[in-house]
Amino acid sequence: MPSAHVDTFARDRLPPPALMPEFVFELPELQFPAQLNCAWELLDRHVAEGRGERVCIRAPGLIWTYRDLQEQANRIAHVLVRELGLVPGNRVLLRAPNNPMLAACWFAVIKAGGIAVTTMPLLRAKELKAVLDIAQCSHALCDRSLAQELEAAAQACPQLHHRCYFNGHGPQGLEHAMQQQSARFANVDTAADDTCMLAFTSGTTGVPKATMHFHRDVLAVCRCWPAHLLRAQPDDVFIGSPPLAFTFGLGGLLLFPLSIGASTVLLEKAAPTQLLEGIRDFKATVLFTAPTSYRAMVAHGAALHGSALRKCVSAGEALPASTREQWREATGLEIIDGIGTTELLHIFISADEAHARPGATGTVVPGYRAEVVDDEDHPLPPGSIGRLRVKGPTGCRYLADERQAGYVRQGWNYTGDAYSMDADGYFRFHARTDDLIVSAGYNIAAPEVEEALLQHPAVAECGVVGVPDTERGQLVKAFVVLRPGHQGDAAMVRALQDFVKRAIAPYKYPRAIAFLEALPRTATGKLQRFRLKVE
Ligand code: 3UK
Repeated sequence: MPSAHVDTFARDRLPPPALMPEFVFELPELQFPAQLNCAWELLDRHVAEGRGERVCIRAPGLIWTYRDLQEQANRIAHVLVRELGLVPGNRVLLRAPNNPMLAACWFAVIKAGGIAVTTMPLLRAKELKAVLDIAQCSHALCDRSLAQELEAAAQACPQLHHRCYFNGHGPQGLEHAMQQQSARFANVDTAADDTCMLAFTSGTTGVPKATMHFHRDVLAVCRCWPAHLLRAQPDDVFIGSPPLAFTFGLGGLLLFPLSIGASTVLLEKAAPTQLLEGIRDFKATVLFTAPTSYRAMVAHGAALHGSALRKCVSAGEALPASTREQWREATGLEIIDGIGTTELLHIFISADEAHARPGATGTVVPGYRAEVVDDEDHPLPPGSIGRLRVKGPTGCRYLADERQAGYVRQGWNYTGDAYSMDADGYFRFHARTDDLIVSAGYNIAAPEVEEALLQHPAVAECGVVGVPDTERGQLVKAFVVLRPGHQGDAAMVRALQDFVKRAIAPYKYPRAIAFLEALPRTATGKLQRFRLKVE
């Protein structure tokens, strides 16, 4: 089936066939036609089938129905094509906190056959330039509040011909241009395997990588984890903290609610207190956030009494058994944990509330396969720790990047995580492969030590790393954020060390402990262990 892309930039930069992951489409619901535009199924279909007046997006002071979102997206698509000269295959940088206009812009790009490149709001000019250069963006649609860094980056990016601002830019703004345009737009007939989005890895170090996702991939992730594990209903109200630039947030707060005709609440600021307020004010029923946010919200558990919440999803980092337990005590709800990656777009190992097992991520999601293998790629018996590898309907395609060969081997996607599998198919996370600390010959998984420390009542947050040590090779060092009212003194160091020695094998205890006000985290909520190593 012919590609609709006039600009063949993305197709020309796909990984070579030998380095492509194997794609598996075994489930009946994963049979896709050769031609599809994912905006039809997620958005237009609802209006066409008579659900146009249902609430689609809510934000403070605003309600958009499915028809409203469709009309906004259509008008923006016209602006892109007629006024800004977009042709199918062009990359469009999108930049905003989570808000309705960002969602409308995302759909506009997809409808026009463009490629959406949504960026983290916190990125500075230097980082934005790296994204603009790798993706060779010709257009940018950006929230007025984030204009400054984009303007600075644009000076050094000659290929970025068009920048247009929304949410307050007067007669020059996107909204003004939209008024001149029709609310009807004929979606570009893209091929199922035309790239529709580039997602940058939340990579904690080094040069960012762009992962390429097709129209087909966007629908595939909606039909796997949400359909089989989350099982939300059209009357559910989704809410959460991850940015739409992070595929955890894109799926949980836009694709998944829309795929079933439900509604989503978009919050520009979703730190724990704001998220709690949002859950209450919007009577949210399905929550997406990261483990650290669950821990912070537990402290205000009372605020959740009588809330409408019924499903809580955690991803991005391992969910400690203690966090799961505290949340259950505070709310009566069992967290749905799931591991996903930017490369595979969304979650591929998870357990629903009825099958959750403390300390385990879950079982493989229908549509995917997963294995734990040794360094020679041989599958390991149950209980042994090795490398996690996965395949399914989605998989890793780095845009023109040598590192493809590091993520994909023999058709499998290697996530870089050390996992073990129980005899009954439950996968347990141990560490990132590079976060295994080797101390005096022992392999120590940093997250296991963190989990032990978190059980101590004085510990609010903690991060564990291996630091160079002449005697032991590496030394286990813990960075601890104490709860209010506790002192980070020598007595506390001793108390925490003794506590860990009693909880897990004593050789794993942190021989060094330092106290911090806060831990360094990425915009996606991940602990930046590499920054602790140089503390
Ligand atoms: C880690 C987890 C243990 C793991 C993501 C859901 O996090 C996402 O994507 P990223 O590319 O990072 C991937 C890496 O993060 N991780 C994520 N979830 C878990 N480790 N338990 C978990 N539940 O190291 C993985 O390789 O930023 C998560 C959906 C979409 C995503 N992009």
